[in-house]
Amino acid sequence: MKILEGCLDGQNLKIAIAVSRFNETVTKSLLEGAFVQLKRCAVNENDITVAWAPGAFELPGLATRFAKSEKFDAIIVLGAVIRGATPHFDHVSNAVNSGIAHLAREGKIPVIFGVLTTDTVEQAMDRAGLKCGNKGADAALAAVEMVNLYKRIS
Ligand code: INI
Repeated sequence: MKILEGCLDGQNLKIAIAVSRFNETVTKSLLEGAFVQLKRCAVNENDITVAWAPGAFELPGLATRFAKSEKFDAIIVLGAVIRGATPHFDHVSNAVNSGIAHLAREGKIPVIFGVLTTDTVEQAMDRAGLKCGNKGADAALAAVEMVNLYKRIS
């Protein structure tokens, strides 16, 4: 039996992070979590490129451009979509979910989904470094693991 797994060695990896400014208090914490975790995996600070989009809706377009540039080993997508009183939440969350899922499936490199979709700001903050870990940090680990896993397959 052959079992393939990706290790958490991030040496020499080039990582792009697409992050949205909407709900910035939350997304800044996600970004910080991702950054710290990438460095713990030995990713060089100079090999991390961060681009800010206005909102989560813009993230699939931004991530697609990162993918097309062929300069990176993985893309991490970070955002926070928080339910409000209007259906806008559903439109934005559906658009970002399906856009990133498509890119992750069809692209050559791992695209990691670190976009929170929550009912309240509290739930978002809990997942951005308070009670329930930091989804940005989780996304960073997933990125390094998936790059190394894809390398083992190809
Ligand atoms: N963008 C977010 O990132 N999170 C949200 O919660 C959000 N809500 O709820 O409106 C949001 N809207 C902005 C959207 O992503 C676009 O930036 C905007 O519609 C311009 O295209």
